[in-house]
Amino acid sequence: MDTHTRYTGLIEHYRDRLPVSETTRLISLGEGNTPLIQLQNIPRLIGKDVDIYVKFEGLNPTGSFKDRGMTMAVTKAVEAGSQAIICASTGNTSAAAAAYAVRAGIKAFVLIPEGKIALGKLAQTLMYGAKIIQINGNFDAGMALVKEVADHAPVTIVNSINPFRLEGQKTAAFEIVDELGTAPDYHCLPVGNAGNITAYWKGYSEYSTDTATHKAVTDKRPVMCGYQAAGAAPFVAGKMVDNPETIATAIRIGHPQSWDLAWNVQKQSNGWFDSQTDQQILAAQKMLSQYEGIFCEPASATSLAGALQDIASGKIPEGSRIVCTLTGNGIKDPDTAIAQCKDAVPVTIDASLDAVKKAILDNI
Ligand code: AN7
Repeated sequence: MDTHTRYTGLIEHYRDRLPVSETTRLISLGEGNTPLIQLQNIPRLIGKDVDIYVKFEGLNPTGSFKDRGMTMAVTKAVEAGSQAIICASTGNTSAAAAAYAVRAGIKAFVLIPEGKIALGKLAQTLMYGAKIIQINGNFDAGMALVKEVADHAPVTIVNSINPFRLEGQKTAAFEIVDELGTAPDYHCLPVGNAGNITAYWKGYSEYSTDTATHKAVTDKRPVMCGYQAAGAAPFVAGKMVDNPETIATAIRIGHPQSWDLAWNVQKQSNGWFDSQTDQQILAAQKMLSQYEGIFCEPASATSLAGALQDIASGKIPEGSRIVCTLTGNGIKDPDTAIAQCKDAVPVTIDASLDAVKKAILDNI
């Protein structure tokens, strides 16, 4: 018997916990199954006895966690006969929507804030061939327009207000429990629309619930910690923010779509929301790169920045096991990365052995 099983994506892997049938055509690019990397150098650097893991979602097919939700949303859109999908996006959702639309053979329309999406995300979305509609406005304005236009045109919305998105994204929590054998004590996430924090909580909750068809995998659920950029922190302000600003353009969102859902997560998990300045976010991004060899995009580093602050204050106590989700790949935003490394501009030397030797010996 052939015991070799090929991994073909998260819907196939968690099929019995997702809304698909035997006949559903799965639209997949092999997403999910991302590494859970234990940090080795940062805990030593901060001198705290904490066990920190990062769930590196930047290694999904389009470089962000959005692929988990998009495989599910596009699968269901196609099953329902949809010929076109639409989203507003700060960049990653548009890249994922574009890729899965290609895979399905349907059209993708994406509304993006002009000049405010990272270069890699724009490059991807162009290459996949989506119809890009740039607006003179931010994500929140784009989202409002998408909701309106969906009533006037035959398009399926694939933003996280589409419940199938959260169904797909909840599988990240399943993977963590499968790997650790139980849930962590704390789970830290960057928060924009708050779809992902809602999805993780759903995932942990379903794995801890004995249903007619599934037995419980774990009884434990983590404390959920949601971190926002200081200039785009409606959950910290306790109200919507009209002109969100942050260098972490992925989470430059002032009117989160999963507002009530995320407050429920905070209450049910005894968790909290907090914010990090752009400087703290960039410092955490650089720290991950330079101490662990993990390159995530700025928004993603907000989870670690928040965790480090709460570990330092003791709010997250020593002895804790913590998972931080790194939502997107660092290669998505080359401009911000290069700007951060101004002091490390590569030197240019003569193409001679002596010059190369000197460059090495001067720096060793
Ligand atoms: C890297 O692509 O909203 O709290 O339009 O790209 O579930 O919104 C992106 C969000 C975190 C926030 N990290 O997740 C979009 C978009 C990265 C992101 C978030 C986003 P949610």
